[in-house]
Amino acid sequence: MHSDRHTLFQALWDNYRAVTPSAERIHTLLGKRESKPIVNDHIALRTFNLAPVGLDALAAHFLNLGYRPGDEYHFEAKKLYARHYEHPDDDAPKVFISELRVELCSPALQTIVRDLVAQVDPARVEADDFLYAGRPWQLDYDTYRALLEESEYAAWTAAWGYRANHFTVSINHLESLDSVADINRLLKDNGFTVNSAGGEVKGSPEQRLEQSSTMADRVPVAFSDREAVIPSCFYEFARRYPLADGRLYQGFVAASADKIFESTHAG
Ligand code: OOG
Ligand code: NI
Repeated sequence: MHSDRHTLFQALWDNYRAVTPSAERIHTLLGKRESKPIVNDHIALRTFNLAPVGLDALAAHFLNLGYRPGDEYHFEAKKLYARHYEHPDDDAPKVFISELRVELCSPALQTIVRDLVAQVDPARVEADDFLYAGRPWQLDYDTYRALLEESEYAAWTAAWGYRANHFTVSINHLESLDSVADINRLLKDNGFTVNSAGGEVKGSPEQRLEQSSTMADRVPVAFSDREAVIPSCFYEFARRYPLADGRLYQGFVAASADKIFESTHAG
C-alpha cells in the first residue's frame, strides 16, 4: 500500500489520463483559465463484491492513508452498493467506491465473474500499485460482450479492472467558472459530449451537490483474443453547497450517482 497520498493520486491520474484523452484536454483547457492548479473533488473506483477484490479491500488502501468511511449508497436496479471515504485534510479528494452485488445477477454472469476474480492473487490486491493495475485477469471479447448484455457495469469493470473510473473537478475551487451549467456550456462549445441521463445538471442546491460529467471516451483495448474500441473513463464536475453549519456537504446524492454511472454507456 502507498504510504503517501500524493504519490497514489498522481499514479491514479497518470494511468487515468492515458486512457481518457478528453479529460487530459479539458484539464489543459481549464488550466489555461485558472491561476491555481485544478482541485479534485473525488475519484471513483469500481469492483465486484467478491474476495479478494471487494469494496473493503480497495478501501483498505485509503484507510491506510488516514481516510474515514462516509455514507453508503444503494442502487437496486443496477445491483450496486457504494460507500464514500473522506480525509480530515480538506484538500484530499474524496473517494467513491462501488461494487456489483454478484449474487443478485444471473447464474451465467456469476460464473463468468467468479472465474475472473479467481485469477487474482490476494497478495496482489494489497500491493502499492493495485488500484491502478488495470485488468488483473484474462478476458476475451465474447465474454466482455456477454457481460455487456446484462450489466454495463460488470462489462466495464471486467475490461478495465482497477483504475480511477473518473476524476472530478471541484467547481468550488475554480476562479473562471462557478456553475455546472457554465462548465457544461464550455464543454459543449469545445465539442465534448455531456452525459444527459436525468438532465445535464444532476442534483440541486437543496441536495447540496450539483454534478455533470462527460460521456466516456472510446479507445482501443486489447482483449486476450482481439482488439476492440470500447468506452473507457469520463471526467466529472461537482459543485458543493454549505450545510446549516456553514461547512460544505461532503456526501453524494444517490439519484445523481445512478445517472453518472451511465457515463460509460455506449453513446
Ligand atoms: C460512480 C458514479 C457515481 C458520483 O459522483 O455520484 C459518482 C461510477 O460511475 O463508478 O461518481
Ligand atoms: Ni463521481
